[in-house]
Amino acid sequence: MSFSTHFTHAITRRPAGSIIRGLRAVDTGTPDLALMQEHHAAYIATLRETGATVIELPSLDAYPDSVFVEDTALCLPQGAVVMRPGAPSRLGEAAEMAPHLRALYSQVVEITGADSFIEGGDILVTEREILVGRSARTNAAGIAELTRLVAPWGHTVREVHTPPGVLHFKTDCSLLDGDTVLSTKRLSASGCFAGYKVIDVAEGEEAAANTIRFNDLVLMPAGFPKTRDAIAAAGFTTREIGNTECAKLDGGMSCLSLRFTPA
Ligand code: CIR
Repeated sequence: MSFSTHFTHAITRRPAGSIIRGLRAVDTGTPDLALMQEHHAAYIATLRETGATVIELPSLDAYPDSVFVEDTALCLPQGAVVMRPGAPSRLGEAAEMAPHLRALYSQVVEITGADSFIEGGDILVTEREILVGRSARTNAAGIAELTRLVAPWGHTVREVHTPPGVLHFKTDCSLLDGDTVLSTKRLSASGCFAGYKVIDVAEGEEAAANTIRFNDLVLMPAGFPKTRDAIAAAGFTTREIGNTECAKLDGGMSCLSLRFTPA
C-alpha cells in the first residue's frame, strides 16, 4: 500500500465564526459560514466513506484560518513534524495541533528556528521524495530544518519553486498515485515533475489542481468538468466537493485535513 496515498486517519478542524476574517490574496467576498460547514461536512463524510477514522477538532475562534489544518504539520509514516507557519496570524495554530499529534504518534518533532518558516501547503509527499516549494510562507531556513529532521526517517527533500503569485506549492498540484501528479501548466512547465507522469489541469480550471488522493478516491473541488473527466479517464474515482467558500480564502481540498497512518 502506498504511504503517500493511503491512510488510516485524518484530522480536521471545524471552521470558526472568525473565518470571515481569514487571509486572502484578493477579496472576492465574505465566506458564508453555514455553506462552508455544509461543504466541510461533505468532505469529512467522504473521507470516512473510504474507511478512515476522522478526528474532528473543535473550532478555534482566535485563529480565523484554523480550518486549514494542513499547514500546521507534516505527517509521515515514521512520525510528524510540527510546522512554523509563515503567516504571523497562523503561527499559533501549530502549537494547537501538536498535542493531538503527540497523542497519536510516538515521534513528533518541531520546526523551531526563529528564522525558519514552513507551511504544510508547500509540501508534496510522493512515494520517492518530499518536494517543498519555496513561497511567501516557506523559506530556505524552514526547508533546511525540515530536511535535517526527516533525514533520520529515510526521507529526502527536494526544493522546488511555487509559481509567483500562487499561495502554496500545492495550490497548483496534487499527487494522484505514487508516480502521477495533477498540475497546472504554469507549474509543470518549470520541469519540477520530471520523471513523474503529469496530468495537466484544463485551461481555465487552474483552481482544480488542489485535490487529494485519499485511499480509493480523489476528492476535488466541484465545478471543473474538464479536469474531472481527465482524472477519471486516467482511471481514478473522483468525488466533487463544494469549495466555493474556502476558495474565497485561497483554500482547497488538501488544506482541510492532515492525512496519515499513526506510527
Ligand atoms: C491562508 O492564506 O493561509 C489561508 N487563507 C488558506 C490556507 C490554504 N492552505 C493550504 O493551501 N494548505
